[in-house]
Amino acid sequence: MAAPADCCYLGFDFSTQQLKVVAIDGNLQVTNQSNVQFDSDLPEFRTQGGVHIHEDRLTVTSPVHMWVKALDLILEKMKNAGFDFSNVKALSGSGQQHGSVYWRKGARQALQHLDPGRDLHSMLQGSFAVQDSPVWMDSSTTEQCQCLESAVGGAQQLADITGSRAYERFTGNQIAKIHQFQTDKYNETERISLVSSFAASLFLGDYAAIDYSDGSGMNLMDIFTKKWSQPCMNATVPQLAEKLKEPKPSTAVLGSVSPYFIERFGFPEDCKVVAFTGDNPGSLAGMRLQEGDIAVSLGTSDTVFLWIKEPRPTVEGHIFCNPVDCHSYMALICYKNGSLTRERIRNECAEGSWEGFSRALRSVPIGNNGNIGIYFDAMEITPPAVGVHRFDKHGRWVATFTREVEIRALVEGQFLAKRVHAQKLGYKIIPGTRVLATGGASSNKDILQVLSDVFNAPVYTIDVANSACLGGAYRAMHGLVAESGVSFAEAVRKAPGAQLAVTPTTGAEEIYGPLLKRYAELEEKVLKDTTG
Ligand code: XUL
Repeated sequence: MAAPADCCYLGFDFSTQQLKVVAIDGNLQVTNQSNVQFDSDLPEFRTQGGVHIHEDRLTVTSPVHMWVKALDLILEKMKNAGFDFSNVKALSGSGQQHGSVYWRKGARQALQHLDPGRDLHSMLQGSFAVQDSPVWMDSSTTEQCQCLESAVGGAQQLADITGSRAYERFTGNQIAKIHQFQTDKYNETERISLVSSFAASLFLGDYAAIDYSDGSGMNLMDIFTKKWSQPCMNATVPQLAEKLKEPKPSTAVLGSVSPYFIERFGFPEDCKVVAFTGDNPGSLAGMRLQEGDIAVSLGTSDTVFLWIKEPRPTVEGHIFCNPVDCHSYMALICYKNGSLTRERIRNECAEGSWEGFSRALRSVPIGNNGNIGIYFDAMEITPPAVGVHRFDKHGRWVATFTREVEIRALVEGQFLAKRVHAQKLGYKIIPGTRVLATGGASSNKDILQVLSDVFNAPVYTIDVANSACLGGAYRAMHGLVAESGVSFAEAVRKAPGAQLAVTPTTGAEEIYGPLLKRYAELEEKVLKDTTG
């Protein structure tokens, strides 16, 4: 696809702590970036890390007006820096997943009649029935989750429909809580948006549809038919569909930017707004993940994204509709015991040195002579088990390993777990599969070598600091041609690629094949011991 270099696409990311924007040109080079930090740039909202944690320590919200004001601010900042909005052909973006916005009756009118002489924040003062939007960090809806799961026959049944068992942060359960405890405000609401579709609504000057991919994080949508699931909707709030309206493909062009942006900032009249999505789906686009690829982020918590064709939802992890290809899916798996556990073992077994940690990894053969370790210092998410567990090559429990074996057991165990859980969700390694590694530990080649060997696939490294908003800009560009059948990969072919870091050691698959099976059995055993 040839695009003149002077055209421009914008991607916005309304994340938990900040609003970010990236501009790319027709050659997919980043030309501008900016951000607004909620805590420091908008101190009047008194957030910490962009949120308010309530007294019960379970309820977590963000002021919806803060997000509106952040958009005023970031656009002003760009304008003052001389950014030329007249080249913007399309824009899109993402939002933190699961959060919800409650538009008060009459808000649509306000959106449709914005005065370009004023800022959005002052005009939308009265537009929200609920001022404090529940966000993904909220875990106050256990009761609503239980109700939903029992209404559809259990956790696995709910996952079979919506891609995930009931989670406290998922939007349907949050809506049920607002309906129950803030009934008046719920009744004043004419439309409910996700953070992503709320952001798109601001640009559109009208209510924007929820996209399939972020809509998958609500415990309300049937991820296979891509329609609201009637049993889930009925169990959440009666007639909820009237406030959500039909979800749309993540690649859909929703319309043109509202006249407000044309007159106030100089956007062109035909600048398109492509559906916004969740930040994790946005990152999948920003990382340019392809079928068969797996992205592994090695941070405080380790996160895995997968591109899958034939998902098998389970009670662990999430399946979302794929944000760039409506015939595919993405899976998201979170592990709580990531870098903190790696650092603990480094401190205990390698005197705090990554050099020493690497030397130890290299000194023990791949497969660790059959020794396997499971290191859940904190209660793990996937699976919900806890404790440190060591097994010898016969599967017998042992109390200690040598320092070198302990280090290899930790790294192999963490990566075996990732492959085991990915495969449970339907992931298959195919010819051409790449592992994209990111996050702090991705700078350590010896750790990456183990990752490559366990997955029997080359590992590439990628800097994803801006992956969600970069994904928004890529999706904006693709949205303009998606209807005519151009694939996302084709549309963003020219974008800077990931760097090849390591390739698998010959013979690794023969060693890790049987170890994967053993790891899965041992983890099952540990899980049973935890849950009794
Ligand atoms: C994903 C999730 C978080 C938020 C963070 O399910 O809850 O990753 O999307 O912004």
